[in-house]
Amino acid sequence: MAIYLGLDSSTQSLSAVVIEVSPASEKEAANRRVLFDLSLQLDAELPQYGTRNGVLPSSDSQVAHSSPMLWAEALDLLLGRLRKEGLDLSQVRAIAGSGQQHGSVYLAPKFQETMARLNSSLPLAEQIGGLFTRPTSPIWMDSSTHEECEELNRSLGGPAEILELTGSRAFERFTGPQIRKFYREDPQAYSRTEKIHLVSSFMASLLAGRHAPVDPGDGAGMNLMDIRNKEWALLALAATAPGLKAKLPAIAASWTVVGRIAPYFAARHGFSPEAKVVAWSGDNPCSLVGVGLVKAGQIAISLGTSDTLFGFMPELRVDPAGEGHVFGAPTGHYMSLICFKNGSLAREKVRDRLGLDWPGFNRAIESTPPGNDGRVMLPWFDPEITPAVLAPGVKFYGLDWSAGPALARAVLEAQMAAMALHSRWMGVAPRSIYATGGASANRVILQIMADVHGAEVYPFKVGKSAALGAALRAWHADLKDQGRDPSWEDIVRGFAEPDRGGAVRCQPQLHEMYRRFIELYQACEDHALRGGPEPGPKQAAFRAQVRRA
Ligand code: ADP
Ligand code: XUL
Repeated sequence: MAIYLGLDSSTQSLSAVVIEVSPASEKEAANRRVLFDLSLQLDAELPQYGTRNGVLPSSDSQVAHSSPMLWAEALDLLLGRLRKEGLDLSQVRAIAGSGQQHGSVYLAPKFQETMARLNSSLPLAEQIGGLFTRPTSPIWMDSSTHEECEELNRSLGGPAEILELTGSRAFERFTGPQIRKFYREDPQAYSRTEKIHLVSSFMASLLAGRHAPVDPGDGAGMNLMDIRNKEWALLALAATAPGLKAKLPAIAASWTVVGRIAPYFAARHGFSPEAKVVAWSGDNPCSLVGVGLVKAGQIAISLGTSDTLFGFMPELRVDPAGEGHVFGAPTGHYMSLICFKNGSLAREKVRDRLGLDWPGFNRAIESTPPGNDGRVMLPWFDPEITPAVLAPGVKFYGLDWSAGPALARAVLEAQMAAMALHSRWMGVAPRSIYATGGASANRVILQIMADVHGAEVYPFKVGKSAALGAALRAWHADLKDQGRDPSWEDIVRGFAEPDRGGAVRCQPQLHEMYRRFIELYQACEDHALRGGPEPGPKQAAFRAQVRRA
């Protein structure tokens, strides 16, 4: 049997999923199982970095940074823990990973020399401190680069041109605008930087002890990659910062074997020196594989720190409204995605405000009527990505902070209505939805998802879909490296299977009501963002319709 390790360096945690497969028989679903899964919460396990939900404190609500040293230390800690828990790391044939998307790491020269000289009896974090030209990393929650996005619009001909070129219009959290901001604010540190990595390619570089490539899944989240030929878009690079091409890693297929594991990790954690390090990808592209979306017609919703809705896309199609993204899929195709920043943390804020735990939060939802009597909350605690809201602030229509249990329902109904509304460009009216991420364990949330979207919702037994997807990618890359050409259907079979017994069915009469609720939600968004009419009359009409039904 062969063992593959998938890691997921996400906003709040570092997770591992280990799979065991019979090496010669990728077509047989029988000889395969998840051997192990483990998570390490960053705030709790590495409190010395002072992060809150994985983010460094900032007085500016638009700035969100984390620490690359924290991610590196977490890697060392998690590998040590896997070994302590009894996993024989010498049996691991290949490792791949998943990283929170868009975040960037700025490395000084001599990275490779430093990695080659590490002392395996000392912790990694003690030895790599001098390697960063920017001590903190902007992450996907940062929205402080509006000015840089505007500049890119001006240099590259406008949002539609950037969308056509890179698969997304310029977004504040995307790596290109973030690099431009760094160059403008600290040109000297920028010029001292030898390589700029994504979180994914940084973690792969640590493991391999050499600069790893960026894959087209994560590369598409930079506003720097030509989405059609999956190469650096030179015009976008030139508009971003001088000399950028030399500072970026190569772009390479998601199944690229970067090299053998660095001697430091082999000696310190007991890996075989032959263990292969496979290119890492973004967490959403990895989740696509981890929920088995390797062909068209199905969508998944991930309820993690961010909420995302994504689907496999055989042919490239961009969102004309510029709200959605097209990324590379780790299969070599494309994926569509929309992302919401006010996901789990917004739900937690409402739950905490009500002084409840999750079961109490669920009881609060169940004590209120579906549709909430037309009361709508726009839960923009933090600046929002979809729709674009740079100045945060929760908005209320027909309720306020004293509304008690109705607040719990309001946050969920708004989140699900926003997903249904803003995913229309994808052109998929799903009969079923695969649900993943931390909050997919909550069946009350899944019921609202099913009713709003009018679809059956399937959770997964392995909720860590990004880490599982990474482990499956490691296996796939190892087979490719041996000259085989496994089909993705064969790779995911038996692993990335929805829990059919745990399906949550849509209640058709409620779906009818939610179709009208989505219109009401849209009217509230229009009022809040685009100067649309006050939605009071629409709320009254909604209430009257619900009463009649
Ligand atoms: P990420 O990988 O983005 O760091 P996860 O997918 O692990 O995040 O999800 C973490 C989130 O899951 C937590 O912030 C928490 O709010 C949410 N969560 C966990 N259990 C529940 C539950 N029973 N109900 C609702 N949300 C939950
Ligand atoms: C996707 C995005 C988030 C992060 C979270 O575009 O910004 O989903 O990948 O880790």
